[in-house]
Amino acid sequence: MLKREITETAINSGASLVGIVSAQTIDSFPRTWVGWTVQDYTKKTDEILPEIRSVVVIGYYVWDDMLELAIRKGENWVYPGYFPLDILTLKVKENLQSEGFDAAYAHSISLKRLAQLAGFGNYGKNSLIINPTYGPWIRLAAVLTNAELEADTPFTQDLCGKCEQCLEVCPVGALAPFEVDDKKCLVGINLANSNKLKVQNELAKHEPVLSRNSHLMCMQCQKACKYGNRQR
Ligand code: B12
Ligand code: SF4
Ligand code: SF4
Repeated sequence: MLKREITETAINSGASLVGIVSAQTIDSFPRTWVGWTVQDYTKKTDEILPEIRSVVVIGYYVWDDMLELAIRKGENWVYPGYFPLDILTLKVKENLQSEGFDAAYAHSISLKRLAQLAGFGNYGKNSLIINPTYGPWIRLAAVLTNAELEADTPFTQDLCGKCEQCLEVCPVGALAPFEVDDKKCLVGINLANSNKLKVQNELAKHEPVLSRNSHLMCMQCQKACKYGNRQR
C-alpha cells in the first residue's frame, strides 16, 4: 500500500521512473572512490539515516538539451535540469514523514548503482545508466527511509552488447568501457575549472557558452547512444 502511494506521489509530480532498493542490498557493495572535486568515498546508508530499511530511487527524463544547463553562481554551479528532482525528492520525503516514517535525502551514495538495483537500466559503456526507453537521458535522486518497502528486481540485461558508439564519439577520449576519466571529460574539466586551455577548442564546440556565467554541458556520449534518442 505505502509503496503504491509513494510511487503515485512521485509519478504524479513528474517522475519518469520510481523503484525501491533495500538498504541491505546497496550496503553490500563496497565503498567507491568518487574522484573529481569530491575526493572521498561513497557512504553506507546508515551513516546518513540510522535504522534505514529502504531506498526510494527516482529517475527524471531529460527531454530537452536545455536541461543540460550549468550556471555559475560565485564559486558554485547550479543545474536547472536537476531542479525537478529536488521537488520530487521533497514530495516523497514529505509523503513518508506524513505516514510517520523517517526520511532523508541520499547523498554520497552511488546513484548509478541504486538505479541498476531499482531496475531502471544497465551500467552502460558510457558509464551512465541506460534505460531501454529513455537511454542515458535520465537524472537520478534517492530518498532513504526506515519504512520497509518491497524491493524491485535489479536490471540484469546487457543493452550495450558489442556497441561502442559512445566511446568513439567522445571528443577527448575520456571513456573506456564502463569508465569515465573525470580529468579528461569536458563536463568535469569545465565545472572544476581546471586544465581548460588544453581543450579549449573542444569546449567551444561541445560546451557552448550561453551567457557570461552559463554553458551547456557536453552531451556527445548520450547523443551517440542507440537508446532514448528517438523521442528527443
Ligand atoms: C562525480 C560525478 C561525475 C564526474 C565523474 C564521473 C564518474 N567517475 O563517475 C564527472 C564530472 C566527469 C561527471 C560527468 C557526467 N555526469 Co556525473 N556524477 C558524478 C556523481 C556526483 C558521483 C559519481 C561517482 O560516484 N563516481 C565514481 C564512480 C566510480 O562511481 P559509480 O560509477 O557510481 O560506482 C559504481 C560503478 O563503478 C559500479 N561499476 C563499475 N564498473 C561497473 C561495470 C558494470 C558492468 C556495472 C554493472 C557496474 C559497474 O560499481 C560502483 C558502485 O557499486 C554522480 C551523482 C551520484 N551521487 O552518484 C553524478 C552522475 C553519475 N552524473 C550523471 C550525469 C548525467 C553526468 C553527465 C552526463 C553530465 C550531466 N549532464 O550531468 C556527465 C557524463 C559523463 C559520463 N559519460 O559518465 C548522472 C548519471 C545519470 C545516468 N543516466 O546514469 C548522475 C547519477 C547525477 C544524477 N543525479 O543524475 N559526473
Ligand atoms: S560528457 Fe563529453 S567529454 Fe565527457 S565522457 Fe561524455 S562525450 Fe566525453
Ligand atoms: S552508445 Fe552503445 S555502448 Fe555506449 S552506452 Fe549506448 S548502447 Fe552502450
